[in-house]
Amino acid sequence: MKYLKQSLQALCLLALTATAFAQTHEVLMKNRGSAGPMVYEPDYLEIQPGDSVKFIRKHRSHNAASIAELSPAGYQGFVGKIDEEIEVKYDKAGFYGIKCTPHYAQGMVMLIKVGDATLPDSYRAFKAPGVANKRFQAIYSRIDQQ
Ligand SMILES: [Cu+2]
Repeated sequence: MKYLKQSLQALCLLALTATAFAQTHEVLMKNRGSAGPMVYEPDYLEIQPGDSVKFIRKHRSHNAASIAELSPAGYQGFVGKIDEEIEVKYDKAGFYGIKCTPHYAQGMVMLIKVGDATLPDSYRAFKAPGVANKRFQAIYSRIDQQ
């Protein structure tokens, strides 16, 4: 009985520790930012597996959705509704591209790095529409300079 109680306490402690380390990162959805019109701020995040990203509605008419071509193989993806402050949890290491559906070609995109990962060549080769491609290439350049 004493052993069982100690085991339960250890389990509870373990569960508490796991949640204590998981973080929620906030990303603002904005009509205009320091990088120009239609932006996520920040446009690049490095997080740990188990962390979440919450998309905050700073201005109206934006959403957050995953980009199939810029997601790890087998990733289910998600599509937030317009003006929805969606919170997305990332468990698997890799790079995850995010777009605002109505402003994709206007360059409203961002990238999330989860855990230990190397940027796949397929991401660099992928041509996102309009300004989005330019912004992704700029993000890749910043990653390369790290
Ligand atoms: Cu938008």
